[in-house]
Amino acid sequence: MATTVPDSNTFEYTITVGENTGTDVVIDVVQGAQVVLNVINPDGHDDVHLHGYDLSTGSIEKGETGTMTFQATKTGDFDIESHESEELISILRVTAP
Ligand SMILES: [Cu+2]
Repeated sequence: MATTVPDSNTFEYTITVGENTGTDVVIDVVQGAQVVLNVINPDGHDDVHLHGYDLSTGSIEKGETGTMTFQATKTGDFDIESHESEELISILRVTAP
């Protein structure tokens, strides 16, 4: 995974639509972690949201990076979806430590 760890409780991950995404792609994080989720769609404009946490990147221009930064307080599987294509991009899985 394309993961960098700025400090022990921060998890940073970059999703590039069509490259490391898919309905079977699960991004695992531990509950309590500070998550920085970067989203790039190289193919077009997008706006990506995370179900359950009610977060959105807002408008992302083609090839630009949108970011959702949050603390993973809730456990479970949460869909990451595109507002543009309405497709499931990947799944965020938050598990108890
Ligand atoms: Cu949705």
